[in-house]
Amino acid sequence: MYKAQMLDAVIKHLRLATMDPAIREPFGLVYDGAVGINRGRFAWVGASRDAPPSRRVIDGRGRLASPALVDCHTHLVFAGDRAAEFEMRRRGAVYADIAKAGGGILSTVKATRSSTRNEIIAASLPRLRALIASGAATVEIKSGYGLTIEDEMKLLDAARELGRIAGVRVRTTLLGAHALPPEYAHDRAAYVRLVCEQMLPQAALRGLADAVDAFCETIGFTADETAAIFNAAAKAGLRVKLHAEQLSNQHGAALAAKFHALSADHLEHLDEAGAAAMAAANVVAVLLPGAYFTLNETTKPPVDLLRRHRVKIALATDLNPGTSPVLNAAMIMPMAATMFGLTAEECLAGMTREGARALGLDEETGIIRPGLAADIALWPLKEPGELAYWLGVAPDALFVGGEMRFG
Ligand code: DI6
Ligand code: FE
Repeated sequence: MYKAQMLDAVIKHLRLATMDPAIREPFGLVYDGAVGINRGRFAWVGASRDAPPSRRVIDGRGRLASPALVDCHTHLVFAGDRAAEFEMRRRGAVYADIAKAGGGILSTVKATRSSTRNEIIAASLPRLRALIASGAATVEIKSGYGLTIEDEMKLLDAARELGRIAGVRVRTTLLGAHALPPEYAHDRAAYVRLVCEQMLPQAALRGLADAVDAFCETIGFTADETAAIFNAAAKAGLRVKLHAEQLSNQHGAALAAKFHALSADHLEHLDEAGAAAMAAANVVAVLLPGAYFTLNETTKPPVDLLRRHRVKIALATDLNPGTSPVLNAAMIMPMAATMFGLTAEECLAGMTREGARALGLDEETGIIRPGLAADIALWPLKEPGELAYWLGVAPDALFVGGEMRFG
């Protein structure tokens, strides 16, 4: 008999942290909950006893389930590593000084330029797999270690291919304005023109970038240079994001707001005007505890200010070889709880719903709700608050678009 209502799969007996604000419980919690999956999407969410018929029934055995994690800020594609520089910093060198001396980002640029697309993919795949093992089904990947047209396209293309190989959702961001490449050391304007007039339009034309980012900082690009890049992005029809107020206050957050950015990221040195501007333009604040930790920073992002202005807060790994060698997305939650004082619910929202919003994917993933992609993680835990407590817990099953990646 033809059964139109028969779902592909139902997972029952979950402690279901939906993160759906429409469910008026902390974490959008459904006790003894179930999800129905059809054609890769959640088709039904509710109590186990009400679950509709399905071709396949999976017993969640009372485990905690959450939306699969969203890592909305990574620099995952690069070659080499910077372990030696890390050691130098422990002996007293400062990140900005290492960068000025041609180390830092530029040493990774050198290694990345001399690697082929396939070598980059081979070097980066274990990093992506590590993020997936920690619960991520959606990962944003920035370019930014090529800094020529060809090398930036190579990185974006490698990022897209990594998503296909690993079977997760990858969003790519062109970060041509990550650092001034050495060959332009005496002509900043020419490099910014190259990014605006050639690199960015090419990435857009070839469909390689979903968004555009810049590093607005004393050791990066000025607010004026950033504005030029944002104008070029608007012309190419791409949304923007910004590394803003990480090491100093360059008023990047307000600039990002002016250009209706998806997010402003880092924000340790954000001021009240910046927070207000972000709130007015619905710019998500992406906080990056891994970089704060690795750089041994002492100025925390102003979480109370963000709360007061009702700015949505996302969290991410910032996975990169210099300032955040973090290979675990779940671990970001306890780090944000302890170092930034976020509540457990803010932590989980930051790694799911708000991370998706920071990528413009809030209608696609980050919440367990009918209609959205069936991206769900099952954890060997009981309560959602434990996700902001255990350092290094891994899910024992992960579904991406209704397909089991492991479990
Ligand atoms: N801010 C960061 O923390 C990373 N990039 C950026 O704009 C650092 C990247 C690196 O040091 O390789
Ligand atoms: Fe970053």
